[in-house]
This record gives sequence, structure tokens and C-alpha cells, in this order.
Amino acid sequence: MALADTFTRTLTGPVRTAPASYGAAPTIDGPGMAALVAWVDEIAALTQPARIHWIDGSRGENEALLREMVDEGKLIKLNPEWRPGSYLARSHPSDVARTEGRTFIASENEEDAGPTNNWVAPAEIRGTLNGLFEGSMRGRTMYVVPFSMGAVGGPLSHIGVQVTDSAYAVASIGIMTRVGEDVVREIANGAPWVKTVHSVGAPLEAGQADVAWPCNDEKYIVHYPDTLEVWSYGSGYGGNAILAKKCFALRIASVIGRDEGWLAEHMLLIRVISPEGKAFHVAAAFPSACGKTNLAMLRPTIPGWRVETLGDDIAWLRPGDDGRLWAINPEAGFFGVAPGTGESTNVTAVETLWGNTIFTNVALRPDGDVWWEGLTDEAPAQLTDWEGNDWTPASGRPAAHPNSRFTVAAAQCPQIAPDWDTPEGVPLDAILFGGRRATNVPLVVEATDWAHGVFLGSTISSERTAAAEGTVGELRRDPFAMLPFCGYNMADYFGHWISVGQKLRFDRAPRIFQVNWFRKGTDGRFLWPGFGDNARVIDWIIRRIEGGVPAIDSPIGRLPRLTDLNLDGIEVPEADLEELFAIDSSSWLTEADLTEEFYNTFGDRIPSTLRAELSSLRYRLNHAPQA
Ligand code: OXD
Ligand code: MN
Repeated sequence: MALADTFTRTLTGPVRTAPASYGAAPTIDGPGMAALVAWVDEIAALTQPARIHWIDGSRGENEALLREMVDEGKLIKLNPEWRPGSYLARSHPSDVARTEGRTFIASENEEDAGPTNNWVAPAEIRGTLNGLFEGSMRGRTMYVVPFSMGAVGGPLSHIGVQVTDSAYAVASIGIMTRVGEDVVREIANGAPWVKTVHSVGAPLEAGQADVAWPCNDEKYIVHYPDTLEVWSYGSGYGGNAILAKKCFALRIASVIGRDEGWLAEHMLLIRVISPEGKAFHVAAAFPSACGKTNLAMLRPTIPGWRVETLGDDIAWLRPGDDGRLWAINPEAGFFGVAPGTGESTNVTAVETLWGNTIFTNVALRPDGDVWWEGLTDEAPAQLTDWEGNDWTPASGRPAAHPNSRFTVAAAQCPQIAPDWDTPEGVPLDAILFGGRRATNVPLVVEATDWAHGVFLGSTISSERTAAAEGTVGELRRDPFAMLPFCGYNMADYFGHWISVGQKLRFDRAPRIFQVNWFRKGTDGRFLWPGFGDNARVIDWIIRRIEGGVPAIDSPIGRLPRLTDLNLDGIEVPEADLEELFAIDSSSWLTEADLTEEFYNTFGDRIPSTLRAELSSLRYRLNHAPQA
């Protein structure tokens, strides 16, 4: 059946007189159903779409949707010989990344949003958004997408519904989450759900031709933490449009986690299997585009070690009755940065992308396959770049946008853990915090205890990448890699981390480490090979957890003895190793000053435990024997 046949009715008549339901809501009974239908009707009355389509999550529906987008020129079907079931989308050049400057937390109290978020008063922004959303879906289909983060009905899972006028967003949500009528059944049975509303803000008047990537120059991504809602206007790209991801699974979920005693984190999740066959679970928080997907799909270069992928971007962590910290990846797919993903850096990702993938803003090869910088060492002689222009290696500009992406199902990853979507999750043994730091931060440091680990997480800074708008390379604070994603005051968030630690048994809590694969020598060279060789750092971390190796106490935490790092098979010059772990007290004292400045932006809301950690750091730095 053609997709259009499933549309039941076209809205006519004056504004705000939509009938109760003019799309086919699934016929599922239950006490929660009426509220869902009423909400959909309310949004339809406001946005005035031409049609409503309740997404059922079936394969046939997805295929019809993709076909329709190809027919409308919104997707390019890739050559099935090279990339079966795969598509290329080209966004509007002004809509290529998350727009943090247009992302708002609309909590009742400004202090609850904190100084790291853009705050707006809910009543005021509701007025603005009502104006913008009024009629914003005219001429378009409004899709109703019920989704679950985590296995449907799982003890750590949460559900939501996104209404959107972007078929591209629907197809992406279908990969990134579990979509379908199972979720509606949960809602009908009375499960709580989060309301998310998305419009690209490009209504079509009668007879007006559509464009390949509708969007609006005016953008708003607004979160209401008090009522657990998200409203996003004007952008069709990534986290601005796939509201289940950053908006729900991080910003809103962090608030739910604060209230319920768990943590929603910007973390990858892996199972590491040692040569002895013992499994360890590691979560790692790195800022956007700093290698989470690469670590999530690590292929160790040291013999005997194996990594199974559980997640590459988001982890929800909850203290269990056993005193351990349990983690799930609430997503069902990967929305990864394409450039830099290649045979030599992440062969697992390359294999994952064999087909059934939506690519956005990468380059197109003449043979109908895709390419991006770093996929192969040598660029093809001729390409169509992400903006649709002819490109050759002499063009002097990237062929793929630096924030171009792939969207692919997690299940397609060749090293996905067989139990990756187990509803109860996995118990964590280690948490890593990292950033992109050319100087100062050593390859690996172990926290002395949970409070010190929280201190390390709160002080993470990193060089900016292309994942969000802003100047690439500039150093910015990104505590817990959550700066753009924490839905409430980060000082309270730090305090929440401390209190979650108190719920864990001290001998069962994950150990915390800070890592930095990106330190450079004075000559500007990376000192550490990175990628598969990062397994060598994990090997040390696991030997620490197992009590197998002593560490060296330093002012900033515990460091490996160089002889304990497994460097078999690689050549890292002794001088580079020394430099990788060098701690310069005076630069660290400057870092401590910057940390204090950062803490001061929160006034007296910073937990006293963290102020005490900062004082002890300074004490240790001031009393460290000078090298
Ligand atoms: C992402 C991001 O897309 O962090 O995962 O920007
Ligand atoms: Mn991310």
C-alpha cells in the first residue's frame, strides 16, 4: 500500500478547529490512551498539518517513507551494489550541527537551570513557541512517533512520543530508538511518557513546492524540565530533531534521574574481555566528536583482549540493590561522526555501515557510494561534495561536512554484545572521563576515591569540535562531557553524582579514571598512537581494578609506573612516555585557578566536597617534590 493511502484525512477549515482525531490512532485500549490522543489532537490543532500519520514502526512503513523521500528529492538512494538499503541526505548549509546557542532550559526558577544553560521563563517561551508553531506544519504530514529508550517495558527504560513534520527525523528515530505500537500499549496501560514536539518550521502553502531540506532560520530547542516536555523548532539536524537523543535521553532524563536517584550520562558503554576470559564493563564520557564511537568499537591491538560494544553515546546509570552501578544504553542505533572514521581508525564502524544506513552531509562518489575524509587514505579523484557541488582533491575544501553523520542500527555492529539490549543492563567496573587536551592532562590518571573521581569529572575541559556551532579547537570546560546536555544546574548535578556514590558499596562502586589520548609534544605531534592501542590503557585500568599493579601517587591522582604499561608490539619513545605523564605543577596550579573561577560561576551551590578536593589538589601541587 502506498504511504499516501494510509493517510486518512486532510485537514480543512479554520485554524484550531481540528476534529478530535483526523489521523488513524492505533486502536489500543487502556486508561492512558485518551490523554495521548488528546495531546496529539492539541498539537495538530496548533500546527495544522495536512495529514497525521501514527507511526507503527513496521518495516513496510519505513520502506514506504524512505521511498517517498527519494521521490520528493529529500534523500538520494545509494547504489545498492555498494551500500544496500542506504541513503544520503544533504542538509541546508545553515543547518549542520546542534545549535547550543538556541537550546534553552525553561525551568520555573532560573537557578535550577544554572549558569551553563540558556534559561528562559516557561510562560514567556510558551507564548513565543505557540506563535511559531501555529500553522507551522501546514501542508505537511505530522508524524506521531512513539518510542522507547531502553527495551520496551524494561526496569531502566523510559518512553516518549515525538510529533514531527520531518520524515527524515522519523526514519532516524526509527533507527536510534525502539519505535512502535508496543510503546503505545505501554502508554495505554498508564506508563508515564515524555512529550516531544518538533517542527522544521517550514509550512507549505497551497501549490508551494517543497525543498530538499526544509528548515527555518529561527531556531528554538526548548526543554521544560518541570513538565518533562521538549519543543524544537526550525532545525531538521541531529540532536535538534531526533529529540529522543540529547533532548530526552540526556537533558530531560538527567532531571528525571536527579529526582529518582540515577544518572543520565553522555557516555559510551563497553564490555572488555581479558585474555583470561573475564568480563569488565566500562563507561566513558568524552565530549562530542572526541572518539566515543571509536572507543565503543575498539579492536584491541594487544593479543587476547576483546571488546564488545554496548553503546556509543548515552548511558543511564542506576545504583542496584547489590551496591553496584548498573548501566544501559538507552539508544538502539549510532548517530556517529563520519569524518575520521576509516579502516585504520575504526574498522568496526566501517563494517557496521555496510548497508541500511542513512548518511547525512557526506560526499557522493560517481558510482553511487559515499565517501568522507578519513574513510580511505586517498580521496577519490572525483566526488560530489556535501553541498551537491563537483569536487576534486584540488578543490581545497572538505568533501564531507566535518559534522557529517551516519545513522545505523546498533544491531548491525559486528562486535555488538549479544546481550546489548538486556533490560536490566550491566554492572560497571570503571568510569572514564576524557577530553581532547594537547597539554597538561596525562594519558591516564586514577582517582583516589569516588569524591576525587567526581572532582575529575567536574573539571574536564576539551578543545571544541564541529559537533556543535562554535570555533573548533578553542578550549572550553565540559564537565562530565555534559555541558550542553545537563538539564539542570550543574552544581546540583555534581552534588547528585556525590550522592549516587553514597548509594554504592564502596568495594563495588566503579573505579574512576581520567584519560587523554590527545596529548601533544612540544613539536605538535600526538604522543600516543590512540585507537586500538587505547586497549593498553584499559589493560592497565583493569589490572588496577583487579589489584594486580601498584600505582604512583601524584598530586593529580594515581599514575601508572611506566613499566606496567603493556607496550608490546609498539614503539613509543621513552621521552614521549615521560612527556605523556609529565605533570607541571605551575600549569596545574593555573588549571586549579580556572577551576575555582568555573566553580565560582555557580556561587555557593558547588558541593563543599568539591571545594575541599580543589583545596587538597592545590596543597598537593604546592608541596609536590619538583622534578
Ligand atoms: C552527538 C553529539 O551527536 O554529542 O552525539 O553531538
Ligand atoms: Mn554525543
